[in-house]
Amino acid sequence: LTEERPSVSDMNQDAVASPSPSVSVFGNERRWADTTSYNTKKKLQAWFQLANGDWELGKIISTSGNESVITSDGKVLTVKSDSLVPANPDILDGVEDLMQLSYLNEPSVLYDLQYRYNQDMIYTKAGPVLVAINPFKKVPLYGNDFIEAYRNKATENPHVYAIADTAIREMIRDEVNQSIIISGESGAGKTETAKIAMQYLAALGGGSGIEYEILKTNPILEAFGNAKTLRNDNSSRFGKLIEINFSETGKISGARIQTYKLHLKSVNDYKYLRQSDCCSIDGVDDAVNFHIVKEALDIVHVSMEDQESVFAMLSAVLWLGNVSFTVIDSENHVEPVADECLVTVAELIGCKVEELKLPLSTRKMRVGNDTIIQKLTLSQAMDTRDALAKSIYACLFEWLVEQINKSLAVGKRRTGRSISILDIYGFESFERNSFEQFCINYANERLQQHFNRHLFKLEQEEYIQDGIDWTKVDFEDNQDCLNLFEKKPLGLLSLLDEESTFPNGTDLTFANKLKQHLQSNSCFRGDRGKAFTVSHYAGEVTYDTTAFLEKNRDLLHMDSIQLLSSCSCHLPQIFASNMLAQSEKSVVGPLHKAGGADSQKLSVATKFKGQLFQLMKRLESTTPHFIRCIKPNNNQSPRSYNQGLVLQQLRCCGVLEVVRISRSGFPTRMTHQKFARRYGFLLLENTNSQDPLSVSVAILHQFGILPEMYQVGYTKLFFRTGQIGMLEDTRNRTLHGVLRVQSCFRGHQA
Ligand code: AD9
Ligand code: MG
Repeated sequence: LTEERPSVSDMNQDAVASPSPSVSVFGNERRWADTTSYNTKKKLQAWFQLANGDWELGKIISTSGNESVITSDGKVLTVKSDSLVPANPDILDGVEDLMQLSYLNEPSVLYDLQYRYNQDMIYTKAGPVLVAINPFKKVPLYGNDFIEAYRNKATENPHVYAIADTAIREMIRDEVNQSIIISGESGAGKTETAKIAMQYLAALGGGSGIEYEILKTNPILEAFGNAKTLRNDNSSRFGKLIEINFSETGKISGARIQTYKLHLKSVNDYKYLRQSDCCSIDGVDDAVNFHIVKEALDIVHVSMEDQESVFAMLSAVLWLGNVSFTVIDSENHVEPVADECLVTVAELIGCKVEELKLPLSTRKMRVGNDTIIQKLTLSQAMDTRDALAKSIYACLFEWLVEQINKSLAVGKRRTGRSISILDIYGFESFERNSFEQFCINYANERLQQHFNRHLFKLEQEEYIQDGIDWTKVDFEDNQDCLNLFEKKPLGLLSLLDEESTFPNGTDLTFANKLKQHLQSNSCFRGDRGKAFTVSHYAGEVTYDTTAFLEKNRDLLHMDSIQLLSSCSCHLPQIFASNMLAQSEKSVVGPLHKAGGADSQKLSVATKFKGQLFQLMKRLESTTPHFIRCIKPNNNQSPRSYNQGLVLQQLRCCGVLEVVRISRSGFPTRMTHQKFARRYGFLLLENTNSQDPLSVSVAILHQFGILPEMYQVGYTKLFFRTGQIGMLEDTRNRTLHGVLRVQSCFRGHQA
């Protein structure tokens, strides 16, 4: 008898995923429930945690009570046995799919990713998801040779190209639209990944020339929509969905871009540029980039006049930021100073200085049937000025996207199919979390539901195909958390909108209202003072309600919109009519303070929810492919892998969750043949039949595996977590016993 060592590809096909009965699913528990049976086995490798939280590999020498002696890196240490986590055999080092790991725990996942990352293999699969670790340097993985290799299926290494390739093939085969959903935190590499996917689609679907136009949209959108932040030199300040249309023959026929600008950043990010104290970035040449943008604008057919107007609007926004005010009375009412700044803004947008002064210093209010004019205080005036600048910039960006879409438009009749690429912020959890994180995490909660449903569907298809009863499979659902946000009238969003409209509403009254109404939802917890905690799928996040109400109110007044509509330049006019169109749609919006002229403007959170629903509607009609980007360190530096940081992102982007979900049904599958071959020799009584199914069933009976722990399909056996581990243990013990007997026997003969 020879021990049959499973090869990696064996493991892959038959997914001997459940290692031992001591393993509990990780994710929420993140730990092993019981490791005794494991720890008693000497000389096995195990992970132990250092004081700084990092995991290190050790070898167990002995175990007594709850203490184990291990060696690691030449040192001998004593550690608590129940803190040890099993490590995988060396044969599984650097597997390309985390599902191939025999022991699926956090340190093993971290190690696998790091092992690959150190060799520039930045892509790894986690079941259906592609994990991409930002290399922060050029890696030799892209370009025509690689594209050809993936097109010809000459390589199976995980890659964005492989995802894009699958999307194209499935689009053609199933005649279903596809989407590639890319998420991750700021600086993790989403936008770069989206561009890499576009590159592949352009190469395979190119020919008509439109692919060059599509690729050129990137520099334009980045020039106007990105900014340097602390986390990323080239941070996207908008979410983006680009839909690439294909003809029946698989050639690109056009494209459409939808942006999700969230109005989340304060205008200071774009305006008072001098306040940022940063006018240059190493390795970035503004002049060269400006040239690239101008060229790209030409390619997507923005006329010279329009280009000039675009830069005039940019200039207006910057000048507006420098407009200052003087106090004119004892009540702190103000008027803008009629200096060079004000004059230039008026000239750039095409109005008289007096016309511009008015909305910057007063506000029309409707009281009953009368209209009164209220003077603005200094802080109100500054808010109004900033809101105007911010709106002009946002409208400019939207207008550019519209121009690009016109240029990329597919003919009026849409034929063929599409692949959409979504580049959107991932889940965020910081020390202090505010309204921005609240919105982002809500969106991610929705995307996670989409993801869960998709996984469930995939699983279900496999069960049905193999004729097993899938109604017994429970899947994790995050509906409770979504209800917490969306329920009317007592959900987070409704209560926020309600409180934002109350003249006396404050962040504290808002927090108290949440505590009063939402305690019954298990995903909610009221905290001390102005804080509350939500149990998201990716973990708990505590939100500080400070400035929630202010950020939720749209500060742009009707007076400002009216000013823009009366300007002589054509862009401000277009902007104003777009803004009006938006506020007309908002009949269900919250009432504003004192029922002003802009009483029906939508709150920021409600607009956000509306956009999110539209996005989900579009995604739901597609077959999704998921890419999760991971940032290995916070310094944007190559070759540095911070375990804690990576782990936190793996939890947040649901990679660990995927593994957990995949293991919550019947995660271990083995064909009848394989099962019979692997365990058949353990049968005490000879079965008369050689039929693999009969042999399999006999094994199941002999070992008393409970009926709810497995399902017999047409071709495969499906097991709950932990079941195969038990059989493997018995198999190994038997094999070792036999081997010992054999060697004894040989010894005697000699
Ligand atoms: V943000 O949420 O928009 O702030 P992203 O989009 O996740 O963020 P981005 O794609 O802009 O991050 O990547 C940040 C930087 O990482 C890039 O400017 C590159 O310098 C670097 N990067 C990311 N992916 C790759 C890659 N595949 N190869 C090389 C990369 N460098
Ligand atoms: Mg980005």
